[in-house]
Amino acid sequence: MKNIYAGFIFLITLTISSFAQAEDLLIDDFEVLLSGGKEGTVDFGSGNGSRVQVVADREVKYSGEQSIKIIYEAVAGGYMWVARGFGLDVNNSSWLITPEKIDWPNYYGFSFYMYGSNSKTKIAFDIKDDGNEMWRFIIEDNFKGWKRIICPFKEFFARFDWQPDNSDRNLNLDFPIKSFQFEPLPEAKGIVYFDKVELVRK
Ligand SMILES: [Ca+2]
Ligand SMILES: [Ca+2]
Repeated sequence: MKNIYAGFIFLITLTISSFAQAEDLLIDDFEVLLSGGKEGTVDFGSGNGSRVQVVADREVKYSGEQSIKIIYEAVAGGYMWVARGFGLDVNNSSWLITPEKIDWPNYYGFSFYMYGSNSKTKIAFDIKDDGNEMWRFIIEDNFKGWKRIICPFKEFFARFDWQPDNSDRNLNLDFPIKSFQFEPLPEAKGIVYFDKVELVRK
């Protein structure tokens, strides 16, 4: 009887774990030491008068021990980026899984948690495709506290204001996606936090 019971529990555990495998895929929780520079973990910077600072925050967090906190001042004509992933200008910005190991057809978009302050700032969430083409999804900070933001692949558009020199510019979202980046858009000044970036299962 005891053996049957144990077997039953084992079966339930198996069922639960196979369900778990069909869930969303965590690709970044910002749990590493967050730093810039060549040996850093975050590729961030700004130009044309805009300014950005990036630090870890252990108080305002959604999951794990910390979130990524972005302190920004985006001026007219300026730009900034805060990127994580592969093929960037820093050496240690990797996600928790490499893009080639992800079964992309199983997912329909990215999601992340954003801590808003109802500042009305528009924030771009960009992804770089396999041909180095930059695709954009725009969110507005029109809520307070943590909120899950879902960005379906089909709602991204190819950036028309800027593309990397080595971009294929074929207007096709080519997988695997290699990196993502956040950019508070001008004109705006404030603080925003992000945490728990996932791929959303179809
Ligand atoms: Ca975290
Ligand atoms: Ca492309």
